[in-house]
Amino acid sequence: MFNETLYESLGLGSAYRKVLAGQRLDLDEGEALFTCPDLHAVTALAQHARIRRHGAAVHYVVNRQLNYTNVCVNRCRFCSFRREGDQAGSYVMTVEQALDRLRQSGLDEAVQSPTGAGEVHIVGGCHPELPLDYYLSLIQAVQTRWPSVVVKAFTAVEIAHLARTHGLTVPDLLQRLKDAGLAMLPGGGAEVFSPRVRAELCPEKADAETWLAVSRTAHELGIPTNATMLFGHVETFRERLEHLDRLRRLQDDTGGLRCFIPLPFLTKNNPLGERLGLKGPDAADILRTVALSRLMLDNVPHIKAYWVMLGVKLAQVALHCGADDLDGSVVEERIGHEAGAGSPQGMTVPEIEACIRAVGGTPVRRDALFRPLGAATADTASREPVPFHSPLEEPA
Ligand code: V47
Repeated sequence: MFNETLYESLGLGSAYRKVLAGQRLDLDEGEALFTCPDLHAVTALAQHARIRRHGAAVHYVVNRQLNYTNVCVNRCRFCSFRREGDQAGSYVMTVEQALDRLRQSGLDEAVQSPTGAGEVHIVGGCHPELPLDYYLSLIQAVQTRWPSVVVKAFTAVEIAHLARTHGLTVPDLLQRLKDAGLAMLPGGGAEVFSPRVRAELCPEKADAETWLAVSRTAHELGIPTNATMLFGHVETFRERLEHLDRLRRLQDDTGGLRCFIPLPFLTKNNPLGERLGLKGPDAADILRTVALSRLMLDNVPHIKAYWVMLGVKLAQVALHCGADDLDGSVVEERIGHEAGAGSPQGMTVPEIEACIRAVGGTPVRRDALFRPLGAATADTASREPVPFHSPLEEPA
């Protein structure tokens, strides 16, 4: 039984008491949770916190991803997606090609189906030359063509790059994008905030202060954002915890973060994996990091088990380790798959809902902003959901 005596014996007594009381964990308690050999005891705490906030609900979104260019001035050593402008395989979509891509991925049909579509997720490399009008036209065209869909586009890194290369302030740029139809920023580009880690991984990219400042400005302008952490390469547990703590402090100030996404490092076709021979995090480290995300980010509502990077099976388990969101139908994904992700390219709504129900969850369809979009579909709702119960409490 997961009780105080067990947690005391594991050196986790104060973490246990604080989680039960809904109090904030400090970084030393986080470190004790990262190094405790009893993985199950750690994930049980996270599951308790997850159930207290979301019960058995597991969120997902009917979405499409669009990567408008893979040309990028930053040479991040973990990235398998980027290309130089003159390199074989480099591309830039015109706005018309981007719309065609979304049409070919079945967005019209999804929007017209009973489930609707809740999100278009648009990100790309930091291109050296694309004009500002390209970005504004892209957002406006997607929003005009599919007005019911929430446009989540451009990471804080892309925003910083665009502002700098077009001589705009970040608030001006964000306001212009918002006026064009941008509703939200995705969480990419955060990696690990530590300057030591960034110097090894991505020395040319916007630094932590810039990433956090762009997110803060977005929140001030009424644009919610997500946040990520790319883990399992050269960083220490302490550096992961400091990353989570900086996000937690941003969220204390603004409340603008919707979801946190821990991204396990995938090692194929990138210099970090291939040259250093790194293996990426194992399943236990991934589940523990999902759990620590839930426990440390006590003020961020959603923790995503991004099945594209975790694999569908591990993402299912992560739903019992603190995560409450699976992301989406996706349909076509490049960043993770070019780095060796073994997951499918997309999942249908029945597949996602079956995956959630198989672990006792209740599917909740949402949009990019995490607004619920109606009941689960009838064809997978026939099985009686098994309510989640906290491993820290006797079943009622
Ligand atoms: O920013 C790049 C990461 C991110 C690798 O906001 C890698 O809802 C693992 O941010 N191994 C892009 N990860 C994905 C992303 C995302 C995905 C889904 C939903 C949301 C959201 C955001 O992927 C990049 C980078 O941090 N990444 N290379 C790699 N080799």
